[in-house]
Amino acid sequence: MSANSAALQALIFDVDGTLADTERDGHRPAFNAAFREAGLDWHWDEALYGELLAVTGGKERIAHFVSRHRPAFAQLPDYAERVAALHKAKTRHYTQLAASGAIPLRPGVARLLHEARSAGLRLAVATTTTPENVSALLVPALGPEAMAGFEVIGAGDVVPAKKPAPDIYRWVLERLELPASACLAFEDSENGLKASLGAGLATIVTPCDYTRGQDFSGAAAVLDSLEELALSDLRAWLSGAAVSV
Ligand code: XBP
Ligand code: MG
Repeated sequence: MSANSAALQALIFDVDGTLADTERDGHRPAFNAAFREAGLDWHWDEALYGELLAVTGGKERIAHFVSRHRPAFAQLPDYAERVAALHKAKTRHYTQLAASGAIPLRPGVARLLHEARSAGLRLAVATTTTPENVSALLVPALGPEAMAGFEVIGAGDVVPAKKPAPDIYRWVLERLELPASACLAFEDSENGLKASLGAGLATIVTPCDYTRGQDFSGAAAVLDSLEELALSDLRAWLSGAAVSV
């Protein structure tokens, strides 16, 4: 173990793109359903959504789209309320879809969570998405006790500055009462990696369809999936040793 690393005590997971491939066929159609329901002619196709993902957070993403593509909408007197209502409807559509079990976890995720818990590691979530989306996704995949397995859930608006700001990871570390050197983060995107690195966390990146090809400089490892990952690899990564999987 290197001088500045502690023993591994906790794993902190991003949700969207990391635990499950949620964006293209989960969040995106939920946004589109909310726009349709509100009588708007907005439609985010796969390519446009890929561009909009540069901005994390659903409300923030809607505002980004408006500023670029529908600037007149931002002049409406009740603009902020409209964005909030659109996002609330989007969350309703997303949770319905996720709760139906339509969005599977990525390969290796359920096994790693189970093994880590059995080995006494503490688990936490650090995500930009709305808290109810996390349980809607995880309960069908992991069972009714899914959320109890995570000691800290950092989600959505608990911090004002979303990823790539490190705030959500710092918020989770404070509640775990652990230094970053005792934890590993799991991310799928450059924005997420910037956030975790900003909080001083060694980070394993498993890119998803939308994030493959992004800049993952500074990651402890970049893997296709968590499928082949063993807990012994994680301990070695934390201590800075080179590991090949
Ligand atoms: C996830 C996101 C989220 C979801 C939408 O980023 O960007 O905004 O796309 O979630 P990360 P909400 O994986 O880096 O946390 O609409 O619930 O905000
Ligand atoms: Mg992500």
